[in-house]
Amino acid sequence: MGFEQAWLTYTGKEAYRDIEGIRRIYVNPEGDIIGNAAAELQNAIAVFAGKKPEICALLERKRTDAKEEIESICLIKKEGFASEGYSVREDGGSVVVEASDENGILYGVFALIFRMQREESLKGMAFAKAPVMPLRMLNHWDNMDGSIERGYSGRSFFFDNNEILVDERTAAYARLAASVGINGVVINNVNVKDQATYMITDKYFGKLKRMSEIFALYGIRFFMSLNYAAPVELGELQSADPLDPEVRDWWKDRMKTVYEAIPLLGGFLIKADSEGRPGPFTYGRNHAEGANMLAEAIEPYGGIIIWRCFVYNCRQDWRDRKTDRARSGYDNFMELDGQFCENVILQIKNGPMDFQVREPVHPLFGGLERTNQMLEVQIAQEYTGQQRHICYLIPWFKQILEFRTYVRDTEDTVADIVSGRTFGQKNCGMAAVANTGNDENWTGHDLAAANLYGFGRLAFDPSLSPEEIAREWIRLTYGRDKQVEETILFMLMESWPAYEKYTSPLGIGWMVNPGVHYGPNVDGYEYDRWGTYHRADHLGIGVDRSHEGTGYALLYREPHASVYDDMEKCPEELLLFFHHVPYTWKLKSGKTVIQHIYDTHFEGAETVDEMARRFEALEGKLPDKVFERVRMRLSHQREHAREWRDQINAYFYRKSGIPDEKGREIF
Ligand code: GCV
Repeated sequence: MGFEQAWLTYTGKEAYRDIEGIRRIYVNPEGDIIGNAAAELQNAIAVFAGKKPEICALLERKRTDAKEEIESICLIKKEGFASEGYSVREDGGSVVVEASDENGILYGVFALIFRMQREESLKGMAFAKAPVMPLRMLNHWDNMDGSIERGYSGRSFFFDNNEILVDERTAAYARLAASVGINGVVINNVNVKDQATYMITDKYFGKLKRMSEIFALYGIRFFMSLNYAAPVELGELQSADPLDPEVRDWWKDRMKTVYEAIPLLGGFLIKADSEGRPGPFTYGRNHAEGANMLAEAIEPYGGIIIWRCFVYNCRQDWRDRKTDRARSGYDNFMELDGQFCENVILQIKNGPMDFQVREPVHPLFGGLERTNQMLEVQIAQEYTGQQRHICYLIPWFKQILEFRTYVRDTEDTVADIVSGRTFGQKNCGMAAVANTGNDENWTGHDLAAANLYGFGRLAFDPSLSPEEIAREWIRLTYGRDKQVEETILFMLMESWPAYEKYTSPLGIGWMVNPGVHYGPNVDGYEYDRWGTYHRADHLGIGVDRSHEGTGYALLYREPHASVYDDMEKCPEELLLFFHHVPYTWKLKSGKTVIQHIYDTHFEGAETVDEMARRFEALEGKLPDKVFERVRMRLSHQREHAREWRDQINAYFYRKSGIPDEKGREIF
């Protein structure tokens, strides 16, 4: 399938004075990534100005007097900059991009191109940046048969039919990812089964090596997910016990072979003892023992093990009110703090459940003090409308990053921890479960590309506001028409609040159709084994996670623990997550919980109507194909939002018997 260039289209732009005179791009030294950066710049200027500048070695540059006109761009690697950081400044007719490593040059070049695209003046230009998170990763849940677990934009462009795909899309993907500062990619699903187990055998090394080399040209480290039981499943050993010397030697030998074949491999991502995946528990060992065995095996090659904390009992009895899935990550990992090797990172989902539209921040952030940590978010919209609904998630991620952990002092946030500021860690950062597939526009919904773009930008610079990021993306993708910008901005910025309003209320989550996780089904997970309950009866709703209930609220540092524990003080958007409350409970707005449920559900669906109404006015201002794709999805979203509204409202009206004060139609 063909593909578009998303925000890197570089078409339809008028040339402007500042770039018209650029004739040369000088590089020093020559290098693969710098070469790619220079080619990117050359290509962009050729489109913007209609003239292709030449790429030359810096040595060829003749110093002339300071010029009024910008004549050249210099890409120079030199000491003195932060890792992957860069500076861009105009100096006597030349724009100079400097950095201490090639990634920095590449990021500086993209930043410069983005400014050119916005027709910013190059004269006197001066800015510098360095990424805040050391690791900025995308995790793909692609399977070797070409399907994507929780994929909503076509099939995989990494795999098909148990083969690895390396083609023009590989480079196009790397270019897109690098343009927003992504520096690590895991290409396969964390649920490693069947053929994917063989990715660490010579069956696939050739293609994997080629892919890793293409990624490297864009400064991206290549990672794979690993099957913990590989020694057994590949038929070579009887056990995968991490303390068994035979198993440890097996992994050492295996990693030697893997790294000889794929020297650019960054390491592995591992889901162990979770949702049926094998892990150290089978052998009575803990996660530190499991992770460290692998970490030691790849340590000689500079590799890292990213170990997920998404571990819980997925065979819970719904009658059991003591076991709490929300506690499990904390309970499993907190006691191991300080026991992991330096090249192990714990990857922690943003919340304790599973990427719901609203959850509290995971209590391991603020709990762990002596362990490398990564934040995992999901831009694949598994529970947030599956890229058929618009749901711009950057405002949500920003809130998570700004959450105060109180771990060292009152100012410490999640962003401080995962950027390495709090504990001086280097192996840390942020990962997103990717939302791409082989659809022409990469993300199914055209507007879902704002999440891909936004994730990279936010991980690079968490001080950016979600609105700034949205505006950047809109301008780069659709040009500078004010009506287009304001309309799409409205749609993006309203989308997450609207989605939250018309789906499950006040932080309780779920209420989706089991398995597919799409569409309303209030009791879908209520009598199931997944630990995901709302406990609604005729009097009230919510899970008691206070000290009288599961005690989850007390896993946080103060003052959070006391606030979450107290029904009067608990932030209302999380009220039902932490407490079982009567429908008649009065919120700060003066509304009862039941009235809040009715009102928000009507409001959320109305917002979608308004988005669709405003979007119609963009006909003729966006490419026809894009307009039609978005229009079709919006029409589905409108209907689906109403379905959500009506099912949720009907359910709670029937349970509680309390009518809507405003007398609207509830079925
Ligand atoms: C990759 C949720 C999803 C699963 C996913 C899992 C995980 O449970 O529904 O599809 O598996 O999270 O994050 O490992």
